[in-house]
Amino acid sequence: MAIRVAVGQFHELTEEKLRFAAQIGVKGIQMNNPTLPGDTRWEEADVRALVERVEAHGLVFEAIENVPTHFYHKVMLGLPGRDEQIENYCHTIRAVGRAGVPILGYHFMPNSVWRTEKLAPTRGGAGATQFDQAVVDAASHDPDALRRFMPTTLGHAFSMPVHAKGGAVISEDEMWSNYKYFIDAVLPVAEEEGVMLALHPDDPPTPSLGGVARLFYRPWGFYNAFELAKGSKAWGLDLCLGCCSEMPGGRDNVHELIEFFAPKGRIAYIHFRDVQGTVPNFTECFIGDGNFDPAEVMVQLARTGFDGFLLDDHVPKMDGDSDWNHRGRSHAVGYLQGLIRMGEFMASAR
Ligand SMILES: [Mn+2]
Repeated sequence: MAIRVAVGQFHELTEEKLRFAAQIGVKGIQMNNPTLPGDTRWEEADVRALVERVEAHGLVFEAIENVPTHFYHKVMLGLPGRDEQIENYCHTIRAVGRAGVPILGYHFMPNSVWRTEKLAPTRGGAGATQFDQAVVDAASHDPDALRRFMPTTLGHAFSMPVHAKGGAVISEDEMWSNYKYFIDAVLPVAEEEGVMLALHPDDPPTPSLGGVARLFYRPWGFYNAFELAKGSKAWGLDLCLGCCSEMPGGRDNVHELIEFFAPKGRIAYIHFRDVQGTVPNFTECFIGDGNFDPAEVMVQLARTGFDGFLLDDHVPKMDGDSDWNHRGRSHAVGYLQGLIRMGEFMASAR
């Protein structure tokens, strides 16, 4: 399939979202952590109901991104009970695949995404999220203060490991061994079901947060994970250009990772967003205002054979915007559609 845009990053499939997709001219729907029955796993019939609703609107269900973190936090942290969680994760993979969803996105961040500001000013006074390691370091003696940098939706289902400075630490080696244990168990099931498990980078891409090491904070992490997957067709990336751009090196990581993984067919889909600055301090921004040139990236994606979908991921909150940032998302989607159309035109004019 050709490069295309989807809308998503919502938990509830509403009539309004489906109509928004149709009106903005997008065929594909993605959902992040859809609200479904089940405290430990999902069932095929529940996922199928979502797919059928999307298809009834003439749209395509492209992917599900993320199960609830408490479905596999013991797996990520290497805690007792991880085998039971893995068994349930495999059940969910089967449910997703048999319901007709070809991609299940995941991350390997038990501490999830951290931001030190939610509405830092960006272009024209729009609000963007920001991460500043200095702010985290200044609070590093106080686990409760650190928790404020984590999403408010997390932490209810289990006790999140947040260690103050000098507290217990989960090392990168331990996290790699937990990751290997996970993919060794789930990739064969995903392969059987024709589901690609799409790995999202760490956000923010720092070596450790709250005493828990991270793995996917530099390009090397992806190359290592690719090796560990031993050629499994079910291993792929949800390549978040925003996170790659947040890594030291900025835009170079974006181009390097696309160049390596796109020709191998390992990029399931793209989070097409950008930031200004890199760790230890960055702020999200509108597409075109950030570290990389969106046109250069789009040309590279087409040249390297990427054929998945693009998603705006997160966008700045404009004046009068909704919780889901309809205005900010409309800008991003339209920008991407324009780049794609120009690419098609240039290819046919050649
Ligand atoms: Mn992302």
